Amino acid sequence: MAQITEILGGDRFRINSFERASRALAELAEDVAAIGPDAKALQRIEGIGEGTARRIAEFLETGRIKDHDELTAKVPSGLLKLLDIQGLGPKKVAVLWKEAGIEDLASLKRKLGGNALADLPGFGRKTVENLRKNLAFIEQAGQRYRLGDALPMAVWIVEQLRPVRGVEQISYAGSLRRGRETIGDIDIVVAFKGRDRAGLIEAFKGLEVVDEVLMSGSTKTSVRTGDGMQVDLRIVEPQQYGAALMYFTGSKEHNVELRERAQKMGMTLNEYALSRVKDEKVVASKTEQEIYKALKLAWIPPELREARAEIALAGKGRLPTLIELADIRSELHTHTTASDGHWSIEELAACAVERGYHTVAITDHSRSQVQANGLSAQRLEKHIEAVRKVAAKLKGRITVLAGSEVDILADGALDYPNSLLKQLDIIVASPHAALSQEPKKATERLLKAIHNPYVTMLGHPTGRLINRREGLSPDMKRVIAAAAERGIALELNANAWRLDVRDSHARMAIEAGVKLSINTDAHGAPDLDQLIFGILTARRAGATAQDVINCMSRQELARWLAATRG
Ligand code: DGT
Ligand code: CA
Ligand code: CA
Ligand code: ZN
Repeated sequence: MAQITEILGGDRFRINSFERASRALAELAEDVAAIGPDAKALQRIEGIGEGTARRIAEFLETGRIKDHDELTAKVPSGLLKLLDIQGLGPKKVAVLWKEAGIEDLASLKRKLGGNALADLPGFGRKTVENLRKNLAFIEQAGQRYRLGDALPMAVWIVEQLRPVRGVEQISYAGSLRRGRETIGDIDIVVAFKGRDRAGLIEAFKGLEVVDEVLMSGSTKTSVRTGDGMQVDLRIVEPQQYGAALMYFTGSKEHNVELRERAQKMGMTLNEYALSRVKDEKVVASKTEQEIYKALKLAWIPPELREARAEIALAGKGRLPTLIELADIRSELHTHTTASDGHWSIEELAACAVERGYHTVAITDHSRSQVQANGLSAQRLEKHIEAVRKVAAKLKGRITVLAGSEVDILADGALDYPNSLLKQLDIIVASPHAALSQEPKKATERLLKAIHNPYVTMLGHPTGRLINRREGLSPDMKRVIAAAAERGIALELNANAWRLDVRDSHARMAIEAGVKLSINTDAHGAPDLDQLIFGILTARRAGATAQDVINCMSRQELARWLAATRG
């Protein structure tokens, strides 16, 4: 309200009082909702006057503030976004809007392209140049980061800070702990023993990945890494660790439902503790387990904390036993030097043995994948022989399957004739080209491939690349129904660029009784490490080991593969 009033050229006294109230709220140790919609009590907060207290009470009661609604209606809806750009305050934004007709980031970007701002008061060449730079930055930083980039960064930071004096427990929280495919920022929670937190805060700010310190205080420090990722560090007392970890893990919606449950049980839940209402006595706070238990719930894995049905299930003790990394016993989608991989059949198989897998499938690209050195029919026949040789050599140590990642062509036909497909042990059918096809065509295309009698699984069904390429948008209900009918599996490609199928579609598949296959699509042995991203995504879908064919025993898998042959 302060900002809009200033843009509109309003009264200085009003602007100041709004600003003071805003700071007071931001600095409040507790959630203002805990005080309640009591104007008298709110007015006791330093910096909050009569008018503001009334408005806060209005907000706590109705979720809106009439004066705020009236103010926002007076300016274009995209205008306030300009304030996010470094170097643009309300006064400059007012000039841009009134003198140059700029209403949002897009129109600012257009005008910055030309020389249109040169004549405006206060917009010299240097200012305009900086605006360009800062706009470009927020466009880029406004993006979400891929799980594949954020998770290793968070793990590294946690390991750097764990040995720091006073650190009792430390974990990343937020959307990252919930395993989301993209992450807005990294949240880290530390249980710190003792009073001198400076050493920890300095260690955090001094990490070599830190580019800029955004804010720093004794409970919260925020930094930006060289990659533009924001990392929030929150320090709490050891006895509050469970409550804080839970709160900052979220999701927000899950937290809201938990708080409602606590209230019905005569308790309050916040980032510090679960407490009894009647005497404010702390019921549980040190561990998540204790808090869930006091709420008469089983501990809920973070990946499920999205306010779907997890709280009801946890209440009945019926949460699924989610799949874990160690449940995976085979890798069914790999590439070797025969197409675009970097390792030989034998090298790759040896690495699969090292990981304790009982089966590995060699599935190089098919002939249409020219840029990936896809195998012609003739080369494939030779390749099958080569795989069989390695298989014979490694017999007793690992089962090596001769397979192919066969292209699903734009019309749904497969890239090899059935006479050739018949000779293979396993067939991953995937779309690689024509990925901007309209949804209806994409659906027909995938359905046709599913009905080929030799297909074992549909590989990375949409072909999307996270933050880079949208891929196909087929009707996944129909695709999954067809896969169920045919008895084939749906791949959950674990490569962090792909995560295809995504969590929601994996959940649909499980509910329809379709098996998932979690594969890394390894082009070299290090790629096998991508598995974790697929596991996290599968856990978000509620997958158990029973839902995933890579968790079957050698014999079970062999039987299942034979049975998919239509
Ligand atoms: P992100 O970073 O956009 O990928 O998503 P999150 O879930 O990590 O969200 P973030 O970083 O804004 O906050 C971390 C967690 O803190 C969030 O999952 C729940 C909790 N949290 C933050 N703000 C609020 C709030 O206003 N109310 C409640 N109940 N929880 C909040
Ligand atoms: Ca976050
Ligand atoms: Ca955050
Ligand atoms: Zn592929």
